[in-house]
Amino acid sequence: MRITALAGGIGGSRFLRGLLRAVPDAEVTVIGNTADDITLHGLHVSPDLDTVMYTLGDGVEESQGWGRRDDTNVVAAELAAYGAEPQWFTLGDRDLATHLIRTRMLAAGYPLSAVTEALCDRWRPGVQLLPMTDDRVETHVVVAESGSEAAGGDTGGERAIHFQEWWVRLHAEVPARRIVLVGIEQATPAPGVLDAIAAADVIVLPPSNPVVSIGPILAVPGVRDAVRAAAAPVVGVSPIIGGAPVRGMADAALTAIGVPTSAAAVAELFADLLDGWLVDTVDAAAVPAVESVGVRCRAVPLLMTDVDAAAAMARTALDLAEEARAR
Ligand code: FO1
Repeated sequence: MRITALAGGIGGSRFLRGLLRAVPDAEVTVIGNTADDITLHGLHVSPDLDTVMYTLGDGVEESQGWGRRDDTNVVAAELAAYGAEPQWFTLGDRDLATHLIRTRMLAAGYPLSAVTEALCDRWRPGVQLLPMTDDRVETHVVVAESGSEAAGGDTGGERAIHFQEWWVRLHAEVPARRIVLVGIEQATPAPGVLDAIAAADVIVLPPSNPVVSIGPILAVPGVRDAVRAAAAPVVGVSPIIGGAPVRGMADAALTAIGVPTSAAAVAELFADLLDGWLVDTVDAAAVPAVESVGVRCRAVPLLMTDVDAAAAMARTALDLAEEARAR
C-alpha cells in the first residue's frame, strides 16, 4: 500500500510513527512543510522536516518533541556571550550539525530535496521525506506595531514577523492579523511531490497544524488541485480536541484566518479534499456537522499518549479510507 501524508510538526510526526507501527510494510511518502524554515546565524534550519526525520529516525528529544535527544547548548551559550541575536531560538550542539550540512549543501547548489534525502540517509526514517518545494517560502505573521493597539485604538501600524518569532519569542500571545506565505506564488512542488499524490492508495492529513503546517503544503501551486484530483481517498485526523489544540498554537493561527477552533471547522477547511475525518470522542457531537459537508466522520480517542495509541488512530484512519473507497 502506498500512503502519502502531508505533514509537519510534532503532532504529524507522532502520528506518522504510529502509522509505521500500524502498517510496517506500507510505502510511505511524507510531504513536509518548509514554510517555517528560518535562517539563523547564517544556517538554514528546517524545523518541520527535522522533526519528522528525528522522530521517525529515533533521534528526537521526546520531552520537547523537536530537536536532538540529549542535546547540549554549548555553542548557543557561546553565541549569547558574544551578544549574537536572536537568542530566543536555541540550536542545540548536535542539531547544529544537521543545519551545517544542510546549509553547506544548499550553498553548493543542491536543492533542498536532495539535501533532505542525504540527511535521511543517516536517519533512515522509514519513509520517503520530501520537502513541499525546493523554493524558499516563509510564513510571516502580521501583528500590530507594538503599542499601537494599547495606545488607545488601532492606529493601523503593523509589521510582519517570521512565524518562528511569533511562536517561539512571542508565544503566539500577540494577535495575528494575517498570516502571509512569502514566496508561495512562485513556488513549485519539489520533485516527486505531485507523483506521490497521484500514485497514492491513501492520502493522509495527520493532526498537524492546519494553518501553518498543512496550509502551506496545500498552498504550493498545484498541490491542492493534485490532492483533489487524486484517485485515492483522503482522510484526516483532527488536531483540535474539545475546542483546543493538543499542543502548539493552532487556535491562534485559526483565529487569524477567521476559522473557529473546532474539529468540525477544521474539517470544513479541507472539505473539498476530504473523504474521511477523525474527531476525538469528546467531539462526538460534531460528527453530524462534518458529515453534512459530505465527509465521513468517526469519533475515536485521538490523544497520542504513546506509539500504540498513535498506531490505533492510524489504523482507524486507514479503515475509514477503505470505507470511502468501497462506497
Ligand atoms: N521551539 C522552541 O519553542 N524554542 C526553540 O528554541 C526551538 C528551537 C528549535 C530548533 C530546531 C528545531 O528543529 C526546532 C526548534 N523549535 C524550537 C521548535 C519549532 O519552533 C516548532 O516546533 C515548529 O517550527 C512548529 O511547528
